[in-house]
Amino acid sequence: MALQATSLLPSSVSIYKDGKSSASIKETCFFGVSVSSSNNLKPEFNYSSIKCKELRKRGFSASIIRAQTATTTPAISESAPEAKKTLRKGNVIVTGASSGLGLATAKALAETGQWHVIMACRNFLKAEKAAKSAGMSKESHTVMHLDLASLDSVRQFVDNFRRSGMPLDVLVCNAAVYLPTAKEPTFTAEGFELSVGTNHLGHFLLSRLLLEDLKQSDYSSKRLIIVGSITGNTNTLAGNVPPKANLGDLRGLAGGLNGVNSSPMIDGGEFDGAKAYKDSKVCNMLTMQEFHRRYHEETGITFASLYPGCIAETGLFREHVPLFRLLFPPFQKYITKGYVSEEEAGKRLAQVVSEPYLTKSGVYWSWNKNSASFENQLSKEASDAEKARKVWEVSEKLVGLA
Ligand code: NDP
Ligand code: PMR
Repeated sequence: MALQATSLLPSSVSIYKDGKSSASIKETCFFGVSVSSSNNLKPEFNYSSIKCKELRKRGFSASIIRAQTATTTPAISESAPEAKKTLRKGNVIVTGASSGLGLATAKALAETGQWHVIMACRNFLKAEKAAKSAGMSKESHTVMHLDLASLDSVRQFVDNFRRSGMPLDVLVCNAAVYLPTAKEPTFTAEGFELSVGTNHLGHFLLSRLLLEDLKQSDYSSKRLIIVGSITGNTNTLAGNVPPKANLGDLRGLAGGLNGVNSSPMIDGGEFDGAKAYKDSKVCNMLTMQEFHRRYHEETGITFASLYPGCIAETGLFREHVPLFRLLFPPFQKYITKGYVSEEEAGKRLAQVVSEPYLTKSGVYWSWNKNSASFENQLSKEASDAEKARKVWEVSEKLVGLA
């Protein structure tokens, strides 16, 4: 196995952990990026958007509508009156639920029978097929179009969602693109570099707009979850594989990441697709903390981020060279031991959505080898409160909220 490890490792990589050099490897090969509640209580009625809209028009409040549409089994409602309280399904929006982690999470939540999953996806047909082949029942989900690389699409999605009449209880910002082999930057509809534009700015606008909907929900535990990653955290071995995340003084972000009169990179540097992804994950983790600082006390909403483990076989690596895609899973399984299956990762994110023991806000969750969750530490940059505030302020200008 040691032999395999060396053959997979890059060559001019100095890896640091907690500021100390823990490994030094010479000469780059393809692995260096430069290679080129109560379970018996299930509502029998699934939220009907039309009915809700109708009732709202007639002046009924959401709680009245809920009281009228959710029912328990006769046995429970007759013998345990207090059990009547939590009767409706939760509604959760999961972005990028057409594959990988998002799909596995949607499936895990749908299977509990306690969640209705709104799959917010850019490819409607792909999402429908994915839900079907994952065995998700028709009643368990709704696919709605969302292209995070277009702010118009984000706004349209929010309008469509509101028109559906469904309350929003949890939002999961999961979708992402990773473009490690791109030589030149590509851009979103508004002209932002694609990785940061999609992974951070699209989600930033979405979550800012949907915060209002979360506030209005009467659900017992309202949450906004933004998926982060170890590779954005330079206090880890994985986060020290070059190119490292670094937002610098945000000059590129402030300039609009357009690659014309500003750099396409947040820190103002030369384009690097792998770095842009890692930077976008730092923005995701900072955004979660800024949401927490601004809104947790006032709203009671739980804001959290997580690293679900290395899900080495997902579509995230579709743009990587084929050799990487072949060797990355065994490398993570047998060498770093950071590998986790899509199914297991989906269960982890589903826990963060729904488990009562994961309600703490402002937290970045991770899981240990026994698959037990713990509150992890973010890197210095990914927990920098001043940077979080600046990223928030610059981002709200870019997406047209300020
Ligand atoms: P996938 O590529 O399988 O999933 C990404 C999803 O995002 C896909 O459904 C994709 O849609 C969607 N998406 C991409 N661009 C857009 C867009 N413009 N608008 C709407 N949806 C879009 O990758 P993963 O499941 O691995 O990634 C999910 C999350 O997990 C990401 O946030 C990633 O950063 C994070 N993560 C992944 C790790 C891993 O090891 N894989 C480790 C740590 C974190 P489509 O199906 O149409 O392509
Ligand atoms: Mg990494 C404990 C060690 C560890 C873990 C958990 C990961 C996760 N990685 C680790 C170590 C290493 N990786 C080492 C030592 C190397 C050098 C050989 C290495 C390389 C590497 C590459 C080239 N790793 C990568 C890449 C990618 O292209 C992936 C990436 O950075 O995507 C942004 C990746 C990842 N390693 C991880 C995880 C979770 C990823 C993927 C995605 C992500 O962070 O979202």
